[in-house]
Amino acid sequence: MRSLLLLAAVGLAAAEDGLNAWLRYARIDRAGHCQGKLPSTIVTLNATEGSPVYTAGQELSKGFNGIVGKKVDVDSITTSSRGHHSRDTNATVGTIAAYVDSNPGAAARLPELIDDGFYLSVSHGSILILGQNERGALYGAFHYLSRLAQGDCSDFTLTSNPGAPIRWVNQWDNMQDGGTHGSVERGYGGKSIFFWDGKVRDDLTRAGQYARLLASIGINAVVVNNVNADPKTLTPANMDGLARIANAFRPYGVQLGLSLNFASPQTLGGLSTFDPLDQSVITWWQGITDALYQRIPDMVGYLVKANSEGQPGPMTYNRTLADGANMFARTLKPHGGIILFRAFVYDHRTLNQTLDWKADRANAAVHYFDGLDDKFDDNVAIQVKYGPIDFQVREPVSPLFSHLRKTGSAIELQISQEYLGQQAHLVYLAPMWKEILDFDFRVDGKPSTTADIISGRRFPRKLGGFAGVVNVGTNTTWLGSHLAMSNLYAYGKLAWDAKASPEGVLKEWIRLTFSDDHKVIDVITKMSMASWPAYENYSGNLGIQTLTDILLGHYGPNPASQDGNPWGQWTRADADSIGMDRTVWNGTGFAGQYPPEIAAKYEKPETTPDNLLLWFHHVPYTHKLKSGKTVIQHFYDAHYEGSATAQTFPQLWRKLEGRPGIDKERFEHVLYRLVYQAGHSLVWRDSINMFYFNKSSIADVHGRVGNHPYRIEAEAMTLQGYKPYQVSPFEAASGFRCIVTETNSTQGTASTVLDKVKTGKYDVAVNYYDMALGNATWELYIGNDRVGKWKGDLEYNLGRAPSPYIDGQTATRITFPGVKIKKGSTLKIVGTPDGLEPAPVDYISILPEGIVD
Ligand code: GCV
Repeated sequence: MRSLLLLAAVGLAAAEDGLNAWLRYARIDRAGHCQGKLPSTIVTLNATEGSPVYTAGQELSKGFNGIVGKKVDVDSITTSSRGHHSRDTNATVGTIAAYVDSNPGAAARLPELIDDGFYLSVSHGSILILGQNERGALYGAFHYLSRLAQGDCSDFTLTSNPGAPIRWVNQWDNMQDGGTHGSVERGYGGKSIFFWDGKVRDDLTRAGQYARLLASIGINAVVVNNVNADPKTLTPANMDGLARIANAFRPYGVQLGLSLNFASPQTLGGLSTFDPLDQSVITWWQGITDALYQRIPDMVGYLVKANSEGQPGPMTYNRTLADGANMFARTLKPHGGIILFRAFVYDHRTLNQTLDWKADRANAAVHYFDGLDDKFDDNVAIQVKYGPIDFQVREPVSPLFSHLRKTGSAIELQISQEYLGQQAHLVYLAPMWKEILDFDFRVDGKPSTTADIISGRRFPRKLGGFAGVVNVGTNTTWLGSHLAMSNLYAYGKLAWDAKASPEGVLKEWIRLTFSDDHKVIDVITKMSMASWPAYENYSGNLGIQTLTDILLGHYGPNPASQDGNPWGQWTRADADSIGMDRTVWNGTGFAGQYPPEIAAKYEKPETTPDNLLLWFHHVPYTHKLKSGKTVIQHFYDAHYEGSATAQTFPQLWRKLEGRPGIDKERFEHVLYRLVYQAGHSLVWRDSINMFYFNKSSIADVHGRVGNHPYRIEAEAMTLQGYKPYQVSPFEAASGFRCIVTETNSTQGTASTVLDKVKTGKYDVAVNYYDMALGNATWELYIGNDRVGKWKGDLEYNLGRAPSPYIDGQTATRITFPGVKIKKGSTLKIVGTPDGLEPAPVDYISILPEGIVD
């Protein structure tokens, strides 16, 4: 007891596993002050158990108790008992219709709300929370609680309507574990919370908890299964399971959506065809849709990936994409459902880089949807990835948005950081999304931002909005990293209001997730806001794309993997020049897919923003940017700059140890990742710089690239039981080689005499490779003193895609700070292999204070 009191006295926060994310309802400093401002009863109007209004009442009660320590009971009344309640002493929550029913005179005072909108009025201890529908009432309750949890219990009035009706998330969950992507395709937070062993999980507690988080940020639907859909999702047993998921979502007003495999009538139904115009196929799908709605009357609808990356689709039968989409739309129509049809349509098998200068995957979406704008039924919207390729660190906004004037569109954003560090790197994405949403297409010479197009404001359309690929998993942190959750929070906030400020939303999230301690807010804001520019700097610049290994895990650096294959993420880098020529006059013509003002801008290097130069133009490495630097020098400098920023993250984070809201578990969890990121950013820096130095033969004017005075290459040390190994790709190793143990079962030793190092204190960094093939052990000695011992267990601690290779995915660094070294002492690494992991070492850096090499 005494120790508990002591802990409380020194302000140590309790351990948190992340499950409640931003809905912790943690006690605020101003609890005493706010207690008196809270009502004594919560009244829910017409709430049936399990309805969103009922949930709102429960959340308010839980929130009041947690945030200010006041126990408030919920009183559920039906509005037929008029006059029973008085808003003066209560927190009243319900739909606007229910409220007006019992207070007819109030109608004139209340604002206009659209679907899912809410009205909040807080005055002298009474709280009125009204939704246009039940879901809106719940959103209002969460909004109120969010303010309270941030310490604000002042009076206010607010009317809030969503900017767009579609605010969905997509999960790329597979029915089975294993396969190429495991349980969740491009998921880095553990196994699917919905499916296991080909079936829906028995325990769906996490599904309900997920819906709670999503409802609190205004998300109204989840597509639960991978767009690369398994036809077996539609067996009767699985449909029953899906109904259970929908039941878990319903209290939070979250609707269930389903991805479909276009060929299901054939592969599951046993028909001879899946031609969308064939009557037997139409009848089959109608039967499936009816069977689903029988079980899930409020199912939101479907999501379909067709004729893309080997998936079947209408074009298999020479039908148009509209033929395919409308077939589903018509089965859904009687049930009020909608279909999101993906624009991510391209053929990854036939593009030929060598023979065709004009071939371009980026052209595909506009090409395939050409002429179809007025052909879609009104319950179809087109789901368009933000860029024409695939969630890269920087892409121009997909021109398809400006072509869809009669058909609704939804922007597809990716919260799961597939190409952007896979939650092992901190990359706060809201600033990038904001740039995309604010982009002005100038359709017909008039302001036409992406946000205004998808919301239906620019071209009047009923459907439109947002789809975010989230891919949470069973990890209690949901995404595999506490800090990555700011992306999910910001996604919901921007989907509700595209005008929201990324920094403002971030600060809100920090207060709710950690605390409102000014230092906590400053540090996390600083790191997060610097993280996307830093990642862009140390990965792919100037619009060249992210430069991850696109043939393996989409994670570590491997620029060569972009070219020479039909995936079409080309850079066309050769000895003299780099970039995709997407001009109309000489290139693939992609620039011409934009409305004239924008097309003209992208057509010429002089008017193309530097950060998209290589997306649109093929230029010599010596081409001068607007900054006055050459392309190649910009590459070198940006990589040094970006990785230098990443080095500051662990230092900044360490300052938060013991601060309010920073419990030991989360502190360590975040620190582990930031230290890893700092090390991996150097792997990125050196790989990309070496690769382009090697291609261009142009030296870095600052003499850094290929010149590492503080490094000792492992292959240059005295080796016993270790042997040199040629790394592929070559740039993933300093000096192109590393060392590996001679066998899989015997130790290796690499040693060297430090005769050029002055006696003093140094940070000693070891760059090694942690493959997902075993848990090798490394030990570092200076003289007879063991400086450290560590295991190759990153694959268990980071959710990022595992790799069995010695490459840019597995390259990593461990640093031992403040090591005392005497001139002439011997440095020794002892590596013990495990399984097929041969304890690989790349180099050791002996770093004087302030140097990172
Ligand atoms: C679900 C990219 C990803 C795939 C994903 C695909 C898509 O290619 O790497 O994993 O498949 O996009 O969005 O359909």
